[in-house]
Amino acid sequence: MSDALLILSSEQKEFFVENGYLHLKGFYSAAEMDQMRRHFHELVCATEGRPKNMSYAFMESPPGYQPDPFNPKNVVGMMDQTQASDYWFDQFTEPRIVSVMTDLLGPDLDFHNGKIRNKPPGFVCTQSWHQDWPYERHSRPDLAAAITYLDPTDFEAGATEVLPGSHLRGEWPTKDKFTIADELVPAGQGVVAKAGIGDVIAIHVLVVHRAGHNYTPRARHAIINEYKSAAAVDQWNNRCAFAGLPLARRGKLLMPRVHNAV
Ligand SMILES: O=C(O)CCC(=O)C(=O)O
Repeated sequence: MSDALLILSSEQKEFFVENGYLHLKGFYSAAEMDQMRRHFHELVCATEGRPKNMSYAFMESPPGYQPDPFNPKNVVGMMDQTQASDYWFDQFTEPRIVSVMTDLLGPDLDFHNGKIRNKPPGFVCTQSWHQDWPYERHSRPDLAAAITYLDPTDFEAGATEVLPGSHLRGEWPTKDKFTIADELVPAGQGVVAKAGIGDVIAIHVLVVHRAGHNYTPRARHAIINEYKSAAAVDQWNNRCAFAGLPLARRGKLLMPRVHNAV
């Protein structure tokens, strides 16, 4: 087995190890994002007749806001978009993102789960600072999420905020099993990750982070796929689609492309 990285530079890997996140700007091309947005639009508009395991959450527009025509039903969240079509299967098994996660988490990589988190106009995030770990315990904390941004997502528009290096302190105390009190997070040390369309941010399962609010009239959309090392054994009873699907072994990618394969 070689320690050579598949796609990341050693500086990128080092940044992730030290900070617990990695912002990959312009990871997907404009053409790829056009296609992704087309499929995404279909996903949030055609909400009926989907596999039973897929679920949608809708948000009521707060006073003064209206749904964005791109997401007219105000879909705020989904689980298991990975089951929607061959395109969505290929989206989480995409060779470059699997290579990133293999570089970050090790040569034996599995899928964990896939979800959508949107911030419709007027969205207020009630989740606050948290680690993903209490939501998805494993035998070891070798998991990371890849957040793919479908829109420019800045402060005031629901940007993700991370606390660099917070993963190095292990599990943080919480108020209610999940939420970390604001007082525990040193003021001014959070990094608001201003994301562009097609950016991906990888976030370690122990990094303290939160989603922002969206005060703008335009919805922000993101796909969050999570990956884990094969050695991390599920302890929370993961029933999500494709949970544990092997994606790489000994640094070799396993998945074929499915969409448009025939
Ligand atoms: O939506 C975001 O910006 C962050 C997502 C998040 O905090 C989470 O899913 O745990």
